[in-house]
Amino acid sequence: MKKTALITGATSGIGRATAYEFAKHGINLVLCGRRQERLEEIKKNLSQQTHVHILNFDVRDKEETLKAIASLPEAFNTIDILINNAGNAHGLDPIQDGSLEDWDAMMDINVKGLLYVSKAIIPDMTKRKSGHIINIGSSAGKEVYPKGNVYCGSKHAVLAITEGMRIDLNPFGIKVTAINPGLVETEFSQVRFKGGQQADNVYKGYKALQPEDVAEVIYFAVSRPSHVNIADVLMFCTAQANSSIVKKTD
Ligand code: NDP
Ligand code: 8X3
Repeated sequence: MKKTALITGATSGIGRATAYEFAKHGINLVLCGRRQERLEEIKKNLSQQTHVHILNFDVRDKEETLKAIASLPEAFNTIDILINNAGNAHGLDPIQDGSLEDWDAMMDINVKGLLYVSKAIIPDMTKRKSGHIINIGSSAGKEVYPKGNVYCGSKHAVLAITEGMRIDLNPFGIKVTAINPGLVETEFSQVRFKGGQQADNVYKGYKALQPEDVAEVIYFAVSRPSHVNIADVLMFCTAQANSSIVKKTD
């Protein structure tokens, strides 16, 4: 029986690459994001490989999130795999200069949005006593770096919530995994720095992880036998030693 995965943040970066990776393996897809044209384009590209349903909602909006997921047609409403991926950094400022809007965005999307989506999916998993939740954390969830304050806080929260989920969902046989990448070349820095040269420079002078590298690890985690749970992965590109040290050639 084919599995169905719901991926948040499927319009770009790690989420989009995961959709393509899962489609190669015939996993049915519910793809979520706010950019409708991108959702439609990805659906068109993947529909020859698997069944795809798209859902357009903002994870910051509790009602909209619950309503969108409740609207899934029968063919897509049994979610075997949840990839909580939607998220971003907003700004990179010392705490005394950070903006309230940036802080709200990070806590609302990365933490509360993940909880809203999980709330919509978990009850059916506990009823069925099966499922796999993968939360995309970050190396920033394990180690704080200068000016990372609130983004790092949001990702530390994601890791703590992931560990809590693993404990609470253990009696139901539900797997819970944290995938924590370091620098990945996506639209992440365009969002963090609101476009511009600073964003372009982030991935210069070394080879960062590509979204496909992370997607392969996600697929590895979901394709283990039923008695194996990959609990926690920290992955870097070779040039990166920790949150602050990256070996650049120029
Ligand atoms: P991208 O900016 O490329 O993708 C972010 C995705 O999140 C987009 O699909 C976007 O879709 C979605 N998203 C953002 N805000 C919302 C919202 N309010 N409601 C619904 N969807 C939203 O970044 P990445 O692929 O890099 O990031 C994916 C995850 O990986 C994030 O959680 C990030 O923190 C994490 N991560 C990234 C790393 C990196 O270096 N790039 C490293 C470690 C972790 P849309 O705009 O269409 O809504
Ligand atoms: C994204 C990677 O190093 O910008 O989580 O925090 S980093």
